[in-house]
Amino acid sequence: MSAVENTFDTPEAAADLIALLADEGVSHFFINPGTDSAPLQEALAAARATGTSAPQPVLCLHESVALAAAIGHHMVSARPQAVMVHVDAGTLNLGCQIHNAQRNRTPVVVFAGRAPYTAAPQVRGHRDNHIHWQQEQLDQQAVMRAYGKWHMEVPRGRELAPIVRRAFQVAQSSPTGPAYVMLPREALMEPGAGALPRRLNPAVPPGPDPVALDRLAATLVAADRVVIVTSRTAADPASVLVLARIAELLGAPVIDQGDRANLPSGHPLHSMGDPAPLKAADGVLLLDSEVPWVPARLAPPDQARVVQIDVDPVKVSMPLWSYPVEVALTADTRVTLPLLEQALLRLATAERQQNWTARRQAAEAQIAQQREEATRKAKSDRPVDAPDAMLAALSRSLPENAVLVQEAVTNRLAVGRQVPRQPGCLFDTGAPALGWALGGALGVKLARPEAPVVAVCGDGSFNFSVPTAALWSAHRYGAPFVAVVLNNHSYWASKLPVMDLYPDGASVQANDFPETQLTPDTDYAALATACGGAGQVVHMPQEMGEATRWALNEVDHGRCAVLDVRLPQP
Ligand SMILES: Cc1ncc(C[n+]2csc(CCOP(=O)(O)OP(=O)(O)O)c2C)c(N)n1
Ligand SMILES: [Mg+2]
Repeated sequence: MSAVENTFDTPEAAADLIALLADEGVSHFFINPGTDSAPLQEALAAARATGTSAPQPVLCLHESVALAAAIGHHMVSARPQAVMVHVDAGTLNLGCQIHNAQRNRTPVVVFAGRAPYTAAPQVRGHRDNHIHWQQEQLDQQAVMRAYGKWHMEVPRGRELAPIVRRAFQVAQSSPTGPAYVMLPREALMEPGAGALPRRLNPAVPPGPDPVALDRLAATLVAADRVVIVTSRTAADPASVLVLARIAELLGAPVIDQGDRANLPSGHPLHSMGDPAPLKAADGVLLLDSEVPWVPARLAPPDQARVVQIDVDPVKVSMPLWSYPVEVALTADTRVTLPLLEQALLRLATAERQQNWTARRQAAEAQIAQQREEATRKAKSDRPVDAPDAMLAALSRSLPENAVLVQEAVTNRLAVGRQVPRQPGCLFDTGAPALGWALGGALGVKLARPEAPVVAVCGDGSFNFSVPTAALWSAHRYGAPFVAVVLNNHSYWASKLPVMDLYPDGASVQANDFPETQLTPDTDYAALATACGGAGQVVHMPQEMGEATRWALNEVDHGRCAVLDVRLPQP
């Protein structure tokens, strides 16, 4: 490009963007650059040279890792996130992580370049490369449309700052989620706003309507067997203890769907993801749950009365969501659970309290039975129980503060059973778009460098995670983690439906499922070594404890460690 001088006194809009990110509290800027991002790269270099406050740029060799890391970082830090990708191509490469960001309500602003508008050589940032014609699309933001909350293009340099302020406001207001800002190169190279506009504070999350809250409490009190279903109430750790107290008061088992550790581990009402208590429920309290149950598998009885507290109870982004909710409060559980507790206590007559205590004893006994079964599996030497045994051995070697990032697919429940974590130490997107785990672990480690971070994933999800890119960034930025690959040499989740739907079909009869077999095996340990980490193969549960200690030691020395845990092919 023929360089055209900046003849203005005002700093470029690109410099505004870096200053804005710092001011919005973004600590890491996950970036994959292109011809469009040159002004930002220059602004980052200028900030480094002058010691101006700026987020730490994290170069990601694949955009999917960049957004996965942003999701993981937010889960731990609760900070707003920023990702920068290259025009339409980089946006497309965000891939299914935009689905995960949407479902996880990650307040992330995704910035993407946009082909320069003009070919006029006297305009700074003008088109100077044939790709500037190819990369221009009729509707670049269409890629984000189904997943993002809001999008906008920056038309001129001086408008960048107010638009970015708006993007962070929208992304962080309930229900939080991704926003998308397109940055034409000319705009980035124009003079910025001069002084940055004031921050636009996100709206305060909604609290409950008091009358509806009383109705909800009365509905729960009228039920005999309340069950609580939650997937991520502990996204705000302050909710954990109040949830536990409500469960204890009502004697209600908590079906923890496990996107977070929602109850203290080992809590006697923690049903470890097993939905069985729903079978006999006559009252169900849904808290921050995207999919309360799967009717075809196990649903509460028809007459059960269902109530819900959620910042997004209607879930418009899911076309079909028809759970029979009697009272749905549009409210943040963090704000609402303490009020619900008070409402329940007001209704807690001596007689009711007696009933609740009896219920609590029954629920705890049932859950204790589940735990015994889990212990048996952990000790079993049957091949079908191998994941449990491996995971139990992993768990025994993990320190209390180890953070688990999980994407274990068919072994998800086994992870819940065998690797209990305290609140704040478990993160799972709970969304079905695979390939989050390794980038997620990178983001978690950057946000919580003092804790060991362990990603547990399937061999399929490991591959979807773009392991070379994730391990490389972890190595480069001193953010090493352990990756435990539950290697069953297959897409077990993609084989199961064939067997379920066609029990007598050609596949079952010929035992022919080649589209689900991940053989021949990839040498994941060597892959780790190639990316600056280290790896080991684990064949037997008895080896797992020592292998875990070895991996944690590698991480202590700054290297990612991949444990390739060989399981029987199901
Ligand atoms: C991006 C993406 N592609 C494809 C799928 C479909 N899918 C769901 S589970 C699965 C297999 C996952 O394999 P693995 O991680 O090894 O877990 P396993 O089923 O063996 O427990 C696939 C391909 C998906 N969920 N996400
Ligand atoms: Mg697998």
